[in-house]
Amino acid sequence: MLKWWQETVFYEIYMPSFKDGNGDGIGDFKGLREKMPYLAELGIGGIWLTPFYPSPKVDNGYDVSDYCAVDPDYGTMADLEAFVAEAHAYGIRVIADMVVNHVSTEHAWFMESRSSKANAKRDWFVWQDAPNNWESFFGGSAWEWDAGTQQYYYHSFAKEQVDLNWRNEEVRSEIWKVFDFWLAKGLDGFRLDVINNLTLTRNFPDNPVDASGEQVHVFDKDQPGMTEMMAEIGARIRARGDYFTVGEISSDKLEEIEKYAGMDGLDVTFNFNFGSVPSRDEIVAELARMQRVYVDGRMPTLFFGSHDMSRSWNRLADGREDVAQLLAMLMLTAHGVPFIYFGEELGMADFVPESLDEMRDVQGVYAYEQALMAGKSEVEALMLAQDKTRDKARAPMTWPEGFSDGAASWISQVTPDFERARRMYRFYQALIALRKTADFCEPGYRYFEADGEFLMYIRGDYLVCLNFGEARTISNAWGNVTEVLANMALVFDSETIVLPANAAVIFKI
Ligand code: TEU
Ligand code: CA
Repeated sequence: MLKWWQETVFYEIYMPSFKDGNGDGIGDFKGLREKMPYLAELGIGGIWLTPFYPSPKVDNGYDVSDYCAVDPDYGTMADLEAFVAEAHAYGIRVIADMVVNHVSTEHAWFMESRSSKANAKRDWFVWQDAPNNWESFFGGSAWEWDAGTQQYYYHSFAKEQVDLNWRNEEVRSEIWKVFDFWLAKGLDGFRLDVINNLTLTRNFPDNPVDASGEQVHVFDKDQPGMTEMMAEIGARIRARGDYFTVGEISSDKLEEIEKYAGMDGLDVTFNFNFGSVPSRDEIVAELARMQRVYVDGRMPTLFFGSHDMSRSWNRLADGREDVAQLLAMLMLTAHGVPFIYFGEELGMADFVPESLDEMRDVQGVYAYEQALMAGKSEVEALMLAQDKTRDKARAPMTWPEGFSDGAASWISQVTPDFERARRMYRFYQALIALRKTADFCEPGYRYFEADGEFLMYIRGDYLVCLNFGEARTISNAWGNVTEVLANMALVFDSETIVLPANAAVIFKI
């Protein structure tokens, strides 16, 4: 018996950018509800919402100032509840982003903690008299001086995102309450933000530095006790019911990612080894590695985009529709839990801010400031920031009727191509419909071949051929096959199948 999430195609919604419902230029629950028919027609079965909790939005909601409320930009608690009920009526489940590694410096817990060394919540965060060499994942020191109490606090991301001390039992029991609060609201599970970064020890050895002078994050993640902590989190949530957990492990190394996925930990973890590769040259080899590692019913995740990386249209598909469809076919037919990033099903392209003014992402702005401090020119600094900024994937959804019916959107839009969007959408729709059939949900592959830049596998009664390389002709070992879906016109008979470069095809065998 498969679990519901093993048969679900998920869809990531970046809250401020999906659909504005009240004309202030920021996406919200009202807009989201208007678009439920669109999502239902696409065929997805699960939505991952990025953080919607009250937040000063230094990192767009990943700096939470109240875990058990809804940010007014997105609506009210009643709006959230109405949205979840409506999603359920469409047969779509909803998982929430849980950012429990850190809170906003404006969270009441931290305001208390920093009020004095004697405060009861002092130990809820990580305070030290002297910093070590740890760098924040956004760059710069991970320690910030607090003049009021004359100590440094630890922040693995922006200085406005302060890390919780997970060694503290009171902290853990508060977080368990937060999980319970949202499950009681009817949510179907969680996406756990940077969950292997939790601070579990009181040892702070300096991180090593590699040959190029870059810090290697060794001691500030995967700390001793992490496997047990992940098991505890997974077990607590499972004990409440049939919920789903997907962990964001801050690593792109398969060994570090897969060890937390499975019944003794979280259900699945994000496979950045596959999803965030810089070019499509590595995709075939990564899928082959995952095929060997995920056995005994464990599943990897399949995605090519998120709010943290350049859109796959630019990064992997070179702006080509046939390649974008090749990627879509892989993501929606291979063994794993697929996550579509909103807009990908329309072939949306990156937005590249042309000035600092247009830049919204804290990571891009940090990169700019640090480049200037290192003596770079403004032009050089802008180029570095354009490389780092995650704004690329955060432009608002290009709806035919517009994103907002009022004010300009919170971040610039990209030029839409509605013809392309229609073709891409239909292709995704066809793939998702197929993915729902038993053939594509069964664990593993009936046959699997990864030959350099070519992939061929059988799922149920379907043969999938994905050509990431030059044209090739393969012999047809299955004889009388029927073409079900392809991204280009193909020539084949009962003896050979001709596959041009970038060809993607599903045959019924
Ligand atoms: O991302 C964690 C993470 O690993 C990325 O921030 C990564 O360091 C960066 O994208 C490299 O380019 C999660 C969220 O997805 C991200 O949006 C948050 O900014 C971050 O955690 C902090 O909460
Ligand atoms: Ca709005």
